[in-house]
Amino acid sequence: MSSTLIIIPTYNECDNISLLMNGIEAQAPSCSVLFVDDNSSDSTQEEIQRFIDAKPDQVFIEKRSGKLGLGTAYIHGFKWALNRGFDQVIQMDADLSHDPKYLPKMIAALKAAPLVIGSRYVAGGGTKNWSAIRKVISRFGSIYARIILQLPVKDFTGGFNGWQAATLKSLPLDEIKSNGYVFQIEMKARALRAGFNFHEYPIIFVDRQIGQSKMSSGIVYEAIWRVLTLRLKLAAVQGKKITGRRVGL
Ligand SMILES: Nc1nc2c(ncn2[C@@H]2O[C@H](COP(=O)(O)OP(=O)(O)OP(=O)(O)O)[C@@H](O)[C@H]2O)c(=O)[nH]1
Ligand SMILES: [Mg+2]
Repeated sequence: MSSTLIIIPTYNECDNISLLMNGIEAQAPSCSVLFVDDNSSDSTQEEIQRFIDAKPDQVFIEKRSGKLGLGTAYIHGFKWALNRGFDQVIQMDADLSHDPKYLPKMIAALKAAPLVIGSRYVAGGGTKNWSAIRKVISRFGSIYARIILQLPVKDFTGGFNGWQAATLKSLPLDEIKSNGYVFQIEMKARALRAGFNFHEYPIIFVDRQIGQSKMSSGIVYEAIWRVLTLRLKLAAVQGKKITGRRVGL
């Protein structure tokens, strides 16, 4: 059986950890879980430690010195997974926006596709409890990235995705410095530009109920110009190669 690691970056998520872990243990009991925590000032680390104490071979934490950003937290986790020989990786948020109920199907889809994107913008997907403005910004973000990068992904900005280890191995992880939404866009764009096919699996994204969002309007404005620079960067690095295609299952 192939081994799967679920990577979860955390910053001040103490009230979400046990709900999330209960969901993961119910839906994906054979998966390992790695938290990458950026020195949360609440009791997040203590909450995680309770699960590590119960399953020290299956639940892990990497503690970083301070809030260094979502993108570098994932890069740290991806390298950790590759060094330990996991076959596939799932990335998801701690705030219960990404429902563990989708894990079995997303993990199964990774058998057929090197990249599985949890997608709000394919049939069956969507968002719950989002304001109209949040919906517009998110939709616009993915359409903008699709047009600028000329790649056919419908949900570019989502952070609930699965990766075959071989896909991650072939990406220049040390060169990926972006954060937040742009990190999610850059990872997908790089995988497609490296020729990997993708599957978009429909998910309903639920707005966080507990804890504070770390996103701000500044991050949205930053994303707009960073996607433009990403386009130039990818064009310079990879030329006009064949890109990955959408695959059904
Ligand atoms: N390690 C680490 N985790 C982070 C950092 N920033 C955010 N996170 C985590 O990354 C995940 C996504 O962050 P959110 O604040 O929920 O961002 P978002 O989902 O885009 O925004 P909302 O939809 O408003 O919640 C959560 O699990 C956070 O705890 C960071 O700097 N370091
Ligand atoms: Mg969130």
